[in-house]
Amino acid sequence: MTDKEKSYSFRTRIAKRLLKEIDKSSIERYVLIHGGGSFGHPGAKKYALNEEQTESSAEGLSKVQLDMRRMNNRLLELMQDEGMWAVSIPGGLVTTFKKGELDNINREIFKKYLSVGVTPVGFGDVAIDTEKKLTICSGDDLVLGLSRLADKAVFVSDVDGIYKHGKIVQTFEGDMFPLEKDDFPRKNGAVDVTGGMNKKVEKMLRISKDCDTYIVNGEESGRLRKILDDEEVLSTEVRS
Ligand code: IP8
Repeated sequence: MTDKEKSYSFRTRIAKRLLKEIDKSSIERYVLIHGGGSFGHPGAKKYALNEEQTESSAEGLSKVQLDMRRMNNRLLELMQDEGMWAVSIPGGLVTTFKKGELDNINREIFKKYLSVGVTPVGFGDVAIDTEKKLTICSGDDLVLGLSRLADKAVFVSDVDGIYKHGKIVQTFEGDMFPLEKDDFPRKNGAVDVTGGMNKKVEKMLRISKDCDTYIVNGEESGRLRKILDDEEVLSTEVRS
C-alpha cells in the first residue's frame, strides 16, 4: 500500500482495488493487518527504535506512532468510502514483547469487534518490550499472534510468491528455509527495520502451524480475490 522507497507515499489506487477485491470475495469475517511501509520504517530506522534506548527514543516513539496512525487513517477512510466498517487497532496497544519477540497479544479485542460486525484493522507500531523497553511490532507479529483464530492467512506483497533458486515455488516447506541471497530479489532502496523476507518467511512458517498460509502479489489485479475464494492463482503456500 506504500512505495517503500518514498517516505509517506500511500498508494491510494492499489489500496482501493485491494479493498474491493476483499469486499467482492466470499470471505465474511476477517481481520486486516498492515505493516509500516514508507510511513513507519524510515522513522523507526532514524530513531533506531529496534535497538538500545537513547535520549531520542521517546521522540521517535511518539513520532513513529503518529506516522503509523496517519497511514492507518488513510486506509480506514478508504474503507468507509466503500461501506466497509472498520475499527483501528494499533499493534503497540494490544501487545507486549520480550527481547523483541511477541510475548502477549490481546486477542479478545479482535474477537469482540468481529462479534459486532466490524472489521478490526491492526497495524505495525512501536511497542513496549519488557526487557528492551521499546521495540517494533511488525504486522507479521500481529498475524502470528492471531493465527490460532484464523482458517487462512494471506500475505499481500509486491512479488508473485517466494522464490527459490530464481523460481517461484508453489509450496514452500520448512526445509527450504532460509532463503539465500538470490532467492528473493527485493527492490533497491527500501528501508525495512523488521528483518526483510527471511524474517517474514520464518514467521509464516510458524503461522502455518495454525492456519493455511499464503503469499500473493497484490500489484496484480484479481489475485487477492482469487486466493480468498480458494481459486487457483500464482502464489506460494507456506507449510511447516
Ligand atoms: O512493516 C513495521 O511493521 P512491518 C512497523 O510489518 C513500523 O514490519 C512502525 C516500522
